[in-house]
Amino acid sequence: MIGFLDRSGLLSNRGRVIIALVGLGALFVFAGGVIACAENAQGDLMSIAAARGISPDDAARALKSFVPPGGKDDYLIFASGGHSGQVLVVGVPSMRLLRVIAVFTPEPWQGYGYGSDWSAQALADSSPGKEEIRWGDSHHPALSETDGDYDGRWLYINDRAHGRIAMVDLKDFRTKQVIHVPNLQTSHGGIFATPDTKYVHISSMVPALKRWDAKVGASVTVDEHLNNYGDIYRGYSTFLKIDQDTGRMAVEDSFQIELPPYTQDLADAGKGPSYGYAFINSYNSERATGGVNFGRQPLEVGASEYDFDYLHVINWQKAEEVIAAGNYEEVNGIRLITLETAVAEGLIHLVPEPKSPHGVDVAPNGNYLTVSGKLDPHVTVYGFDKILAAIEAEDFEGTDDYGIPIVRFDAAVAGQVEVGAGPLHTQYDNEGNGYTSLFLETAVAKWSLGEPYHSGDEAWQLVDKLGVHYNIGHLATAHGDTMNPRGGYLVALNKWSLDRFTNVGPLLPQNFQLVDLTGETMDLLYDMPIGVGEPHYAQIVSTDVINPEQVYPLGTSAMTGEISAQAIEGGEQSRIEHRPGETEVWMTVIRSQYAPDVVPVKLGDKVTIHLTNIEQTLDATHGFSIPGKDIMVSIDAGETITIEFEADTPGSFSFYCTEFCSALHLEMQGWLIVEEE
Ligand code: RUQ
Ligand code: CUA
Repeated sequence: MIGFLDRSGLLSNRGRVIIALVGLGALFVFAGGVIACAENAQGDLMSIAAARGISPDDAARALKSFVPPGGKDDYLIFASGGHSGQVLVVGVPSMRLLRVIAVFTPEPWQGYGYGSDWSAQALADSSPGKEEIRWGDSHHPALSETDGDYDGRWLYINDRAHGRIAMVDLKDFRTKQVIHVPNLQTSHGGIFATPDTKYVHISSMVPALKRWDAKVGASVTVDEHLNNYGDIYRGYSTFLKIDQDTGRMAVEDSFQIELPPYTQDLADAGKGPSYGYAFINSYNSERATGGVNFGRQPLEVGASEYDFDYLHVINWQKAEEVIAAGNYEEVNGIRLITLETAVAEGLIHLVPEPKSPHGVDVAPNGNYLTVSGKLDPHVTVYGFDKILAAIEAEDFEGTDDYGIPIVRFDAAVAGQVEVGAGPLHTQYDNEGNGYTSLFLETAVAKWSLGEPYHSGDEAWQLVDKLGVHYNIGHLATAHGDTMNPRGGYLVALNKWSLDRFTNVGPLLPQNFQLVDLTGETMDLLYDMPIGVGEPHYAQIVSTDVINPEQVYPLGTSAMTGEISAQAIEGGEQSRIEHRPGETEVWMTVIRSQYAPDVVPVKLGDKVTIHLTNIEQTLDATHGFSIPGKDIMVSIDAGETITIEFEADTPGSFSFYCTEFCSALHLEMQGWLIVEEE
């Protein structure tokens, strides 16, 4: 029975628990510098555990994940926020939520999407069509890398609902760019940074209408959709060029490769020996269209007919040469290599992969690629060396309908491990093991890779399995997508937390479960409910490499990182300028006052206010909001922000600071007075 102190359990586990508790007691003795009796401390801890109904195992787990008040975590999880459209930052091992970074969805605390010029600039190119999109389904984060390891510079994340990608600057944890990628309608897990962050890759998910092709055009009939799907839809693999100073994605320097209309899913970057390659999974190679009401099979039936789908093996370094040779079309503002050219130039090959795969994950050595079909109990591991050799030898089992050569399955496979039902996604540790999430079985399987990690009977073995709660989607290990995984911890990203937490209504929180990888067997340490959306993927990075600045140099525009032309250096320069039809204000912000604090404007004026937070200490963020206006900005120490609005209602409006900044925070208030002519 969970949560009940089992006496016999206590006895049998006694030795282990005593070691854990004595360890803690010794820590207290050391930290306090007092001679205390470890036995007493131990006795106290035992009675606390007993009083709270905590088992010896749970007590040991608590010690492993507890970070004392004031203590810091070893790792940060950057997790997608799902429907919230944001990124969640969680400490490991404490599993404390440290930050929510506003990305696709407006967020008032950070002043994101409510009038600040930096968020307006970040979101300027973010809408795919006529309508401004105010939400996103953030799915797959990708941290920037240097030499194949996370470098703490930038974070990229896609919006599943649209073909959008955002860049978060880890210098200040702010979103600096959100773009809609040309030709994509949706995107999914096809996002990764190359090991040097030369490019960030994003692919389409559901194929998009080939609307740039004059033969297809922008419109479609139901009949064309159902009968010509394979001709008029296409997928896209996009290599977004990254500016190495700012992390920004430069679409004009980027390129795209047209793909068949399979549903491209997760992707990963080649590294080490496979550097220069990209690997993208796909499903629905059947190209099922749905349309039950038109006498067609349901999509889930039609898309599960074949025993194999395709892994796309893309040589992007060779694609760069094709681009350099001018062998591309300019389509909707991006250079596109057509599928025909890609095939003719040998940029793309397919490898069959078992039924409806989800993840493709490149092992730390860059040679092994693990895929798993959701409807097959195995993980299948390809050798990149084997794939290359097969391509060299033209060891193909034919081509697909678009002329892409298909590498013979057996020629590519290095090993297979039966792991259990519904394998989805794999991460690695520092000892040559893979960890695969099992959606149907709701478990994590640990298994061993082959040479050079393990040989003989040790290779390709299921090593351990741990039940998690409830349906697991993805999982993440420390630096698990890099060439230098750290081991130690794994986090299972579970879906609905059935029966796991106090009932808070029918919409169930998700559940992050922290797993200890240091022992013989995996051990579940901690449950963290996530009540803000459904995270899909996460990366775990050592806090050593994340060093954001906390105070901006005076007058900095967060967007450019440069001193703003509108910055105010000292209180004296704060001023109001009236011109016909407009009022421009330079305002200083310091605890606990705005200067000027009474702002007279004329009815109908276009009002521009440049706010400079002239503080240079760490705890000095101020806010600014005006009643009746959709304006809420947050101004960090040293920052300059500009807001604009129309004074369309006569009267007086009390603006105020929204951050509890000082003892006289409530007095940090002023007046906007809109005078009628
Ligand atoms: S996903 S689990 Cu983007 Cu695999 Cu949802
Ligand atoms: Cu500034 Cu409250």
